[in-house]
Amino acid sequence: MLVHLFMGVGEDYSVCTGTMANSERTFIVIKPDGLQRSLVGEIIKRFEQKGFRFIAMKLIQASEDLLKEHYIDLKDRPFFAGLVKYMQSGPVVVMVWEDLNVVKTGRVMLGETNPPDSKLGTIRGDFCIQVGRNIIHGKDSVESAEKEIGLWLQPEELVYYKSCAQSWIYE
Ligand code: IDP
Ligand code: MG
Repeated sequence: MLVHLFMGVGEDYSVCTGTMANSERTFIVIKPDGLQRSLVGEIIKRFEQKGFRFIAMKLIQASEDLLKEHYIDLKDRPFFAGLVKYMQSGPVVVMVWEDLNVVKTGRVMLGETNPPDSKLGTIRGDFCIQVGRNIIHGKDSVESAEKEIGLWLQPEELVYYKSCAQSWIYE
């Protein structure tokens, strides 16, 4: 079939060829409200259409202990207890995306923490109204993303594979 000429049938896309130079990983969580409001597909679509690649994804009901650890830096904030309760109020989708500048670009795609400060066209700017229901979490540094990946996922849950689109996305 013609399509096979372009897809490179015979190449093994399950083979890990190592990560691309300068690539990094970010940790994204679709929060319980994002899932309940049926925004999972829309959010994944935005990252996929940008050209990013996911290397892990799972649906999880997070425990209180995990969430307290996840948000440990905010433990003294007045909204901490409510935040943990909100994040525990239903399942979440956790994802690892790996690509060039994915941490910084991911944050731009999310928008600002407080939805009214978020530009239209961003996820929070388009789909939510209040800071306490801002549907998505994403890290703002490579180091903190790596820390959270280690907290939420086992090493074997990260799956490395070669993308057939890479040479069409990068020069
Ligand atoms: P971020 O999610 O944009 O990185 P952070 O300041 O790290 O923002 O706060 C983590 C999460 O805590 C926010 O996404 C939001 O769900 C919640 N949060 C932050 N500030 C407030 C607040 O003033 N009231 C209620 N929840 C808040
Ligand atoms: Mg944060």
